[in-house]
Amino acid sequence: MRFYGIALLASTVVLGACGGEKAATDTAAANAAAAAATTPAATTPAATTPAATPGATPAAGAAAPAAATGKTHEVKMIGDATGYKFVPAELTVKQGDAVKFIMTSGGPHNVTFQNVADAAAKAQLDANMPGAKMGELSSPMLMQPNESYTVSFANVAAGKYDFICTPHAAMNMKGAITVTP
Ligand SMILES: [Cu+2]
Repeated sequence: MRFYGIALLASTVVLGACGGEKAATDTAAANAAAAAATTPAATTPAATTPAATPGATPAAGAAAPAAATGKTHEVKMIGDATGYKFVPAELTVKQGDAVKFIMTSGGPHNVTFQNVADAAAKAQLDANMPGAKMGELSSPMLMQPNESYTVSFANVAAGKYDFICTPHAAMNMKGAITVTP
């Protein structure tokens, strides 16, 4: 009888522990779900961007996003008493580098690449532009100071890529990125 009593006590403890653990797990799951629900959509694309797959051949007309592997260059987007401009407006990067556009003043600004003649380069560049875009090769609008938008030039063919800020195209807000091998 004594043995039976201990066994019963032990199983009660196990059940108790089990119940407590389940409650804790449920709470954690609920918190995670709540956090996921309130996470801004803008932060998810970067986290889920697949890594570069060198050697992979994308289907015709399609390209997989390729993550940058090199240096990140910064370009400020400015609108003030001196005018509307990208600073620097012209820069040279290596294939595999990234360019981070930073909303500095006078927004909203965006970056829209234009006149990309090479179809493969155009598809890759578009694939490397994350988020809820305004259209093909056209980034979302950056509204607040220090908001930024990073474009990877991994797998993007060498060449010169012209870009404008769509809202300020008439104010000559434009630039060019030259990609070297
Ligand atoms: Cu602008």
